[in-house]
Amino acid sequence: SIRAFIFDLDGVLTDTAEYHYQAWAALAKQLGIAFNRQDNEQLKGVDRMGSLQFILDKGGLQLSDNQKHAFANQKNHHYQQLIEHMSEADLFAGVHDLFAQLKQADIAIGLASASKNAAMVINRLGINQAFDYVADAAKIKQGKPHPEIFLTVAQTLGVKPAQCVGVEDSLAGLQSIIDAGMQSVGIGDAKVLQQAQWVYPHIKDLSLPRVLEQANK
Ligand code: G16
Ligand code: MG
Repeated sequence: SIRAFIFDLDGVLTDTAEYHYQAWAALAKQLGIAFNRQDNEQLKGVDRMGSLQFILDKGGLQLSDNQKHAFANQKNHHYQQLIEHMSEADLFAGVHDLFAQLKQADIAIGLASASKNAAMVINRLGINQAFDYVADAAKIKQGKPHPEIFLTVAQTLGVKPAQCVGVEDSLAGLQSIIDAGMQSVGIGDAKVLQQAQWVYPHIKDLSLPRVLEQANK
């Protein structure tokens, strides 16, 4: 039976995916590289340096490591400005209710965010106490789509991957969940997230009874 739900943060529990997009789009514009929302789908869930490299490759731009770190820092400062005013009001509808249902069912709650800003964001959202374990993105060696982050959370919670449901909005993150051997919920467009077992447009649409009923035993 299902013993843990492991959530992505950006784009699943709150709309920070939009802020990441805005900050990357501003940098791409400054570098003279075309970058739109469709390109951004490839970046969701991808760590900071990996995201920068995707944009540089798209523009055929080669930079030194020092230059790359400077641009990555610049993006992060812009992103931090964009999230500065976040509050509990920015938590997506349905999250409190879902967490309450999970606690009621004695199912652990984990966070598998690739973001080094995740601790600050969950504090702002007022949900930091809700998690049984929060992955430290700084300690993850292989970012999404590698399964390491989801496997680390499951291991720390003391549950087998097959007993976990991972919840993701990104293609890279969904791949992590699948390669970890977990069951998968996609949040977003079913055409994009075809490989997920269940897809809901929004976290508030996720039906816990339905997922638990249909999950592989
Ligand atoms: C997130 C975002 C990515 C972002 C990454 C790293 O992951 O989806 O767009 O590039 O974290 O974020 P930071 O630059 O703040 O360390 P997730 O896994 O929460 O979707
Ligand atoms: Mg995400």
